[in-house]
Amino acid sequence: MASRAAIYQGMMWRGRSWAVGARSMSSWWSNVEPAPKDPILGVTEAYLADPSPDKVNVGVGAYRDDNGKPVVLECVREAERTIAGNLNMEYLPMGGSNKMIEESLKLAYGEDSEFIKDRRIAAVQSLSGTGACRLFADFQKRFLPDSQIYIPVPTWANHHNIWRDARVPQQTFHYYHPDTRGLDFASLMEDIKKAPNGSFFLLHACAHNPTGVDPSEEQWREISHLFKVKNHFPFFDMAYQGFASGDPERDAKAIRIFLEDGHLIGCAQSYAKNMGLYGQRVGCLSILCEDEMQAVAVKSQLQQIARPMYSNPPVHGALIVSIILSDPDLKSLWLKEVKVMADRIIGMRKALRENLEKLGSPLSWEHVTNQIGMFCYSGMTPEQVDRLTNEFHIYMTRNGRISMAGVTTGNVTYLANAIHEVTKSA
Ligand code: PLA
Repeated sequence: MASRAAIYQGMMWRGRSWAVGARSMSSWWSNVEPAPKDPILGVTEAYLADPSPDKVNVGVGAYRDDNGKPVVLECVREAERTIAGNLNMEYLPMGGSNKMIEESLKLAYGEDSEFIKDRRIAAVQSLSGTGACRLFADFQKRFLPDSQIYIPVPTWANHHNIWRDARVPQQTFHYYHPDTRGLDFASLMEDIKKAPNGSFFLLHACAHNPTGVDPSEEQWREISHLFKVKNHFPFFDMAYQGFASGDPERDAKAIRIFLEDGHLIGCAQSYAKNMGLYGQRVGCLSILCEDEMQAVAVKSQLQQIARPMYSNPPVHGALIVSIILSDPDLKSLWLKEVKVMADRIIGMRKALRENLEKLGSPLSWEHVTNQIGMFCYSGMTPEQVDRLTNEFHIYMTRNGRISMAGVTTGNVTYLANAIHEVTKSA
């Protein structure tokens, strides 16, 4: 039998923790290693920690005006004034704001969509685009536990985390060709063909992240046709509606093509970028069903997934969105403001390319202006990106993606010079 002294010894304060028997309280989490830094949001952290006055952040896709300042849209300020005059902090229903959902569906499926009229779409408000993808992934796992998801190469890094955490096995399909810096359409079609009938595919509805390469309308039609033959399920992540062409209606074209062809689709929408509501976390997940009864059932299950995770979504951003989209004047102001953002980015693409060409770069920078949306997939190697960061205080993801939304008249020359410096001998 252990002596009193020995027992007491075992309970003594050892270092910084009370130890009882073999396990000290500090051992509960002793197996926890620090998580690797997020490849995108980790860039912002590093940028913020850099004291250099020259530093440039072209990492995360967050829109800046030409002075490098974050933007609150005028239509959002207007909506805020309405909200301030009528404050309401009540809970939303589990599925979120019905008004916000209704307006979101019109944006994605079309103002006069028969599917909206026939109430065939199950939709819930989500924690922005990320939350919409995650809810869908959880729903997929719950009701089709043996299914997989096909994800393009490359894609937004978080897609892999989302379906991994939902425990849905992932497959990949070809998308981008590094040599042409464009779409690898032949391999993409081949992969769609090779996938077992009835597979889930993740598609970027527009402004593909990180490549800035979208299929043409004709290619979307061919993809949709092949999906029909193969009976695949298209899940559209639409995080940049309006940022590809400057017009949200045009940017929904891929979705509309699939709808015309009679597909049942899923769709994740986000207002982070196109309304500048990043931190408000407002978005929508929708699933087009066979009929209204199915839609009611699917929606109730989506709500049941949300309930134990966060109960119901936040109210403020949903109010902003529904006020803007349901008021014709505010909506047209919003459309103008989206176009201004998209056009500024297009202008910066031109400026970046011109600057690189003026410097006599031996490389082709045509893709800078060919690619669309928020990002330029530059083709720079991780080592070249490291040099940009270490020598020039330019922060971007190591896959060579430049957030064009962070490029301004003030920093474009500096950026071009630095890029030229690290790429000229390649
Ligand atoms: N889907 C895609 C394709 C995205 O690029 C992003 C955001 C989201 C969904 C999610 O956005 P949300 O949850 O804020 O609505 N991508 C950013 C930010 C802009 C990020 O990584 O979180 C990016 O820099 O890639």
